[in-house]
Amino acid sequence: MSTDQHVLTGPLPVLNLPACHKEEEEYEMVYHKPATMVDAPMHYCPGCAHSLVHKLIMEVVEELDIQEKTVGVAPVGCSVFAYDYMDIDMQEAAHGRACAVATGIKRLMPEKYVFTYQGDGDLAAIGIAETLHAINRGENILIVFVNNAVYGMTSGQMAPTTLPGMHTTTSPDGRDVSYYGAPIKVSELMSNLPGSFYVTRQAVNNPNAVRRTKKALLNAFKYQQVHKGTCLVEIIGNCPSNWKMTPVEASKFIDEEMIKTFPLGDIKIPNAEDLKIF
Ligand SMILES: Cc1ncc(C[n+]2csc(CCOP(=O)(O)OP(=O)(O)O)c2C)c(N)n1
Ligand code: SF4
Ligand SMILES: [Mg+2]
Repeated sequence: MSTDQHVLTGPLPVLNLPACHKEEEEYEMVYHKPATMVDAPMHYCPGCAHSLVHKLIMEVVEELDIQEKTVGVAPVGCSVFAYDYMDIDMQEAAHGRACAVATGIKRLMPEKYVFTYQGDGDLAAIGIAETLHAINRGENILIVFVNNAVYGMTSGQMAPTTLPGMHTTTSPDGRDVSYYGAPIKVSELMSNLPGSFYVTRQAVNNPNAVRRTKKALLNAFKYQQVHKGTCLVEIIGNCPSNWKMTPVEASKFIDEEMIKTFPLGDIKIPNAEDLKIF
């Protein structure tokens, strides 16, 4: 078929379609980008968890109407520019030190809702000591921990959370547990500290998982009003680029492989007595 067969030369045909035009006010708003987000294009790879997690946090901040009262601490890692997208007060921390910085902010301004946003290289490797001590002290902060099992930003090196047998740039033959140790289950570990108040592991690889993560984040933000300790929301994050997968394959990999090591669900929940104020 020659291309000029597609060229319409005369007047456009009038199609007899059913009327579907509605005045703008007749539509019910079912989705909008939270007003707490900056209208800037994101730098994340297609299918990356970080963009979704950013949006969920900002939806919660909008719904709780705490934009002016929220302070985030950005990590080093792919989400180092989180402050470019979240329209709240944010402080950058050196790699791994987010919990120490958040401790200072919350102690100086206890009325603020303070959260850290950290990857697994940031939190579970270089920052494991700061994280553990902050939780052990029961700092009244929320830790949002995006575990994608690799050092994403620096091109996919093995992290403390890399799965057994998983191929990374520094474990090209697969993680050998007898040599490198087993993946650290941060949430289970931290839930044993008396300073932890609410610990949960969620994901964002399908719509139901996204809804559950949003609920977990909403609860964790609200729990700062209780002053009973640290909340840790771990989110298994897709990293299609370093996993060398398509976004769809990466989502399946979470369901089929990641959750064997990192099962989803609540690990420590507050007791009803502590939540009486709600
Ligand atoms: C003190 C220090 N050590 C090492 C680095 C290099 N570095 C930058 S990002 C990163 C790892 C990031 O991985 P992760 O925290 O899992 O975040 P992701 O990119 O996977 O979201 C490292 C080691 C650094 N910036 N500063
Ligand atoms: S490298 Fe991985 S973590 Fe980093 S932006 Fe891309 S998909 Fe996300
Ligand atoms: Mg990572």
